[in-house]
Amino acid sequence: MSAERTLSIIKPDAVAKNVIGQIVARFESAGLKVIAARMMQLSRADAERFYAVHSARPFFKDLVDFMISGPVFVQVLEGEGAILKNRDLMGATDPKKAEKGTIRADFADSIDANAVHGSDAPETAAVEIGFFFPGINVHSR
Ligand code: IDP
Repeated sequence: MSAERTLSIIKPDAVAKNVIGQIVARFESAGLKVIAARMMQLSRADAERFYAVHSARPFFKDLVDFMISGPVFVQVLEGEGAILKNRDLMGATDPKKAEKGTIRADFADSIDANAVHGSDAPETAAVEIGFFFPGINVHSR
């Protein structure tokens, strides 16, 4: 498997809990490298655009409200099979269903406030990296 890049967001609940470092340490321990990062407050328009794929879902407004409720920590992670590796580290969307030892099992409170976002496929990773880091290559070299 070749080196890959993926987008990770540490969501407002985890930032508020002061566990950015603990979450990043899990990425690093799994062999993923942080190659870009920014702390930012999303605007409503940013959050609606980022989650546009979910705009018809009943939870869309709650999701957007939550994502703009405080600062987020956005990173590009690079490594072998980074997209899947990050999804494995994150655990299931609903922390109650997430495997023990995953980020969501350990740090998330609910399906709404679930600590992290991670790209789910190469196509979405490319779009999401471009969304937050327009200056960097979406693919590793
Ligand atoms: P993912 O973050 O695990 O990839 P997605 O299905 O892409 O999950 O959903 C995006 C985000 O929308 C989730 O992380 C979660 O915060 C929120 N979400 C998904 N499904 C529900 C739901 O049924 N109720 C409330 N929020 C949800």
